[in-house]
Amino acid sequence: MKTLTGVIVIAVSCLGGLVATSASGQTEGLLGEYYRTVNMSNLAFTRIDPQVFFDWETNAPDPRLGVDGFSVSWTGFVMPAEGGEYTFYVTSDDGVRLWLDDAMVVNQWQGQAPTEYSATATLIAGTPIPIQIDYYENSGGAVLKLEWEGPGITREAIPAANLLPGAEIGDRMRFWHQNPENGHYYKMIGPCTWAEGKAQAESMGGYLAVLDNEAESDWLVRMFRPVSDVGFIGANDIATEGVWVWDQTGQNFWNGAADGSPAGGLYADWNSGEPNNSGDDGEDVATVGLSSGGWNDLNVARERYCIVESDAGQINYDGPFPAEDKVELETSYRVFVTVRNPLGTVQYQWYKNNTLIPGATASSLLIQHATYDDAGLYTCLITGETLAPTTTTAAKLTVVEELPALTVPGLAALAALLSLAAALRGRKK
Ligand SMILES: [Ca+2]
Ligand SMILES: [Ca+2]
Ligand SMILES: [Ca+2]
Ligand SMILES: [Ca+2]
Repeated sequence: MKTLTGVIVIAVSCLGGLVATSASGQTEGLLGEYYRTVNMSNLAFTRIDPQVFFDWETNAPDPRLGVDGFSVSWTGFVMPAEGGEYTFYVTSDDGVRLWLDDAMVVNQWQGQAPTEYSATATLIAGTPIPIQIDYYENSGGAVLKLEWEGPGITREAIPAANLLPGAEIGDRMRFWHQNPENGHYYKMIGPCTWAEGKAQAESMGGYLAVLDNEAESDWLVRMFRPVSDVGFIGANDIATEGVWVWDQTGQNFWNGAADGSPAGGLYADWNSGEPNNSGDDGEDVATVGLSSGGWNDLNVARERYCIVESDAGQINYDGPFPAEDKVELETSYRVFVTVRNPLGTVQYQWYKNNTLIPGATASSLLIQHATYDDAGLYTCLITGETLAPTTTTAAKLTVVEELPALTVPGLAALAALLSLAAALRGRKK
């Protein structure tokens, strides 16, 4: 008998598990973060836009914004019904950047009259790829139009049915994001102490971020400001008071307090009056402000989000699905992961209770006739040529002699799920 959990997974897996993550519950369109400045600081509000096809002329997009001097970042996924080569068009007044599948394909961050840019991508039927559009309006007219053309589609605004919103801050937390300027990958974890963040970062093959210059700082601020006001970075003076070093490199970049001086010609960007080693217990670890970019020293016992940086490419995955399942003896069990950013080929190896399962080297693992011995925790080690290996979180399998019969509320829930599954299958057409 198919379990209830199994039905949920089938429904969700049609879209790679992505529909379940929309913060608003709305499942069509892209998430727009609207900011009160031209450089995506001072978030005014977020909303899901069914389409990104606007000509605001000289008006404001919303009463909460001015007519000039605002910016918007739209994130989510685009999913075609037909596979093949697609051309994406953005027409923008003023600046625009476009990312497809985490690669920046348009970078025109400048004042301009409505100007069209395009990029092509080969898409797979029913397979969502990440999309992000950053836009700012300085003055005068304000236009941002996102269109596509592809197999059987003449140029049109991308329909809402082909767009899925990203989670409000979830994507920032769930996935690694590549900075196109230095190629490094970044992820936000926590909140936790600086030491816990350091340990976790290292277990992921990374380190607490080392901010080399203003460009790197600016990119981090833009990426992570929706998550939190501040984030821990690798800067600390734990070993010697007033001797500030980067944890990853050991390089000394600052000596003294707020009236100190930079060392080694390295970048530093303390807030006014910082570092101040405030309080009886002092302050020996640093945060970066995610609106201003400025740094502050903070006590080591404090808990904050942490910015992890990785020089090596990092794998982004969804799953394993289902996270937890219960099957009857002799019935089948299937668990799978989906990888979002394959750069070249990736390999899979499944483990049960940390023991390698011979031959289990596909993205999904199928057990035809489950026995009690099959119960346990399943993880998948994902490796790639250019990517750091990663082990997924564990999926838990329980095997029972017989599952309880569905109760009447259970049947109602099952019916609702089946209709959801049908609706989702319908979207793929
Ligand atoms: Ca303008
Ligand atoms: Ca860095
Ligand atoms: Ca200190
Ligand atoms: Ca301080």
